[in-house]
Amino acid sequence: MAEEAILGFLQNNEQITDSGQFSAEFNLDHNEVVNVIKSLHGFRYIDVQDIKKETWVLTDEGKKYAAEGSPEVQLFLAVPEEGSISKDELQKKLAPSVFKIGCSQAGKNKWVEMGKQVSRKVKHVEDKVKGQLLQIQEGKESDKDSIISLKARKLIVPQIWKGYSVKKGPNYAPERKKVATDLTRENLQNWKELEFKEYNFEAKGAPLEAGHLHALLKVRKQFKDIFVQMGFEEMPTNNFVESSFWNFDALFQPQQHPARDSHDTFFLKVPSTTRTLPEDYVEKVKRVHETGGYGSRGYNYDWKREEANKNLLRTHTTAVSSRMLYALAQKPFVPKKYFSIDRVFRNEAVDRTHLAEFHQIEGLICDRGLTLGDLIGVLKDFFSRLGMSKLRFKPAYNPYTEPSMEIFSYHEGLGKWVEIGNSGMFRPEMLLPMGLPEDVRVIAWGLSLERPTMILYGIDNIRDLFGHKVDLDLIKRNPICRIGI
Ligand code: FB9
Repeated sequence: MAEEAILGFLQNNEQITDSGQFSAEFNLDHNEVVNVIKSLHGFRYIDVQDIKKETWVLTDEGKKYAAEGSPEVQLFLAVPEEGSISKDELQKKLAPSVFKIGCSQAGKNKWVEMGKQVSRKVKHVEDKVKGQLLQIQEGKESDKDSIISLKARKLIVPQIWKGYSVKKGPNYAPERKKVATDLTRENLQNWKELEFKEYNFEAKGAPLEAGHLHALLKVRKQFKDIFVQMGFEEMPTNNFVESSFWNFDALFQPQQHPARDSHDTFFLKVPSTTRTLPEDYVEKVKRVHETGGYGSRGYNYDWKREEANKNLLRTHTTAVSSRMLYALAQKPFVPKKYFSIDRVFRNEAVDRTHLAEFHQIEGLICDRGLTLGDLIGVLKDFFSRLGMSKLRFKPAYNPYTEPSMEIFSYHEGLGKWVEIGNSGMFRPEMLLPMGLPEDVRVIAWGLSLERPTMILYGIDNIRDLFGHKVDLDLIKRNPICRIGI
């Protein structure tokens, strides 16, 4: 429809000066004409030039008066030709805004006598305002003054009208010839005769609606790569439910230790107790807790099997390390480098940086004659690969490591020393009951996945990172994670 009109018109005319007038002349919807112009221009059938015109459009109030008459005329007509009408009477006959504006305008135009009683001062009035509004509504020209007063009364507002002037283009033809836009099996029969549309190499590909990795998983991948680069093997962590034995007792953590009560740990109601434990090893753990051995005097308390049997949600992935080290001790000794990254659960108060669960990252090296120096060395190597080279170590305490150290790094961006983890040498009371050789030492360290992710992605509140309140957009938008490389 519009296309034939445009191409047809240009057959006998040099140009279409104004697409707006052209649409009105040929009774076409200007928006449709514009779309056709853009498309014909795309195929170079026509050349176009933008035309911008400032026009006026009616506001909703303006449209009302154009339809029902201006408020001052409505008021005038409500006043009886002869005699007068009380103001209250008059007010009831008109809508509040019409009465209010009508009074002031009719008063100003000296059409009526405004008092307790209202009467006409002229015989007849003409609704110029309505006329002017209709004029503008039909896109016809209006004089300056009426524009100014209508604008002042907020009955019209300015609008930019966009149109085009159109000329024949290099590919002009009275009718659009079918151009092939794709090389299909059919086209292959007669491609020589066909005209193919030019490739638009600027065209953006269809946005790929693909899945997006959560920031935590991107940082996890970086940590995994670093561990594997350093020759570590991942430990199997696919058991959130653990027995108190592997989570605490095997780590020489005494049964009355505060972390072992329900204030810090989630104990399970069902299944409440573990099914099997290696009995001979349990015996050794019982003894080392109660009376020590291996040079230790133990904790000197009654160790209870039922306490060790209690099932819980693991509070650290060190529970996996104890299982793996025990398994290692059951075979002829070979040095090992293990790591784990997975969820741990702590019954802690939730705040900006703490949830009841987080991901623990743990690394351990088990070999003969390892020293604290080796631990410091491997920590420097590990964290330097994370871009953290300035480290400081502060003596600390863990029930299962002695000596223990908290690790701090100077963070340029934050301009302060940040605690980036904890570490230590597993106690002989933990390793020897497992059956590991006397001279085997195990150095280990741990940190969280959430803290580095929050710092790297500038996330202030852990609840924005993890959990049901996470803004999906954050996941869509978060940039790739390239630590320390
Ligand atoms: O992750 C922690 N901090 C951190 C780590 C990296 C980082 O990188 C930034 C990009 C620059 C920034 C910060 N922390 C450990 C330190 C603190 O956040 C601490 O307040 C909270 N800790 C958690 C436990 O909270 C109760 C972080 C978590 C943690 C602490 C200790 C271990 C694991 C996780 C451990 C251990 C361990 C020790 C010895 C042997 C084996 C395991």
